[in-house]
Amino acid sequence: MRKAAVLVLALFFGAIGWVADASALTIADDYIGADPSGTGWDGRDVIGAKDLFDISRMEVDLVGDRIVVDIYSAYLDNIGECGTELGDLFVSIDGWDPVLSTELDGFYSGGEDWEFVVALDDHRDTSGTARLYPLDQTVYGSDILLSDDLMDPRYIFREGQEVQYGGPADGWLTAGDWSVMGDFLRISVDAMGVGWNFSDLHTLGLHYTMTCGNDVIEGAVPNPEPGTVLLLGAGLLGLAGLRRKGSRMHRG
Ligand SMILES: [Ca+2]
Ligand SMILES: [Ca+2]
Ligand SMILES: [Ca+2]
Repeated sequence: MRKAAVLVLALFFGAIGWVADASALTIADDYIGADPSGTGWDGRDVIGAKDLFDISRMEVDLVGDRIVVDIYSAYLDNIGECGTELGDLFVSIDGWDPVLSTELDGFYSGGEDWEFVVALDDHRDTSGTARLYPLDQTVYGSDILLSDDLMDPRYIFREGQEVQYGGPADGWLTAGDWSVMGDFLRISVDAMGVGWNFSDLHTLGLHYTMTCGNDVIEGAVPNPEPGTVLLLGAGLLGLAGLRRKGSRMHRG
């Protein structure tokens, strides 16, 4: 019986580990965002040159206790351009459900509320420490820096975009790291012990942009591919079978 229990545990953790590693979940950049500060840019994915600011996709994965988010963007070759900086990663834990269509969406116009933010320790460097902070929902927005707060008004940029954490530096919950790795920015932070189910990736909504908001990526983390769900389902059915067999053996 003890051997069977060990086998069941090994199969369970093996299956979970395999599923997590095999399936990074992709948020495509089909999000736009409201309020370009110059005329002629409404409804466009990128303000300014695409090879300076384009963000193409975000990949999300759970590796051990860490949530790992890779953001693919041309901006990573152009950090500091026109006085811009890297942004922080905003996290919603109750999904992603903005009121308006994505061309009209922004901080002031019916966007998703963010419950957490993963902040980089230096927004002009290429690697460093990332820290997870809660955002105070009772005074929502007081600890969020918008593009308008950070951009020189002489430039054309996307107004009203959440770009960086601006709250107290000492209130962080867990830490990790961040790094520019060629064509993507990897932000990785410990997802455990923060009082909510960070590991349930598809309940999350994410938002990322550089300080000008010239391209914003935002959306819900999608459900795993049907193939993965089937495999996970098959694994759990197998597990249930073993459990039943185990109880019969115990009773006999
Ligand atoms: Ca884009
Ligand atoms: Ca939310
Ligand atoms: Ca976009």
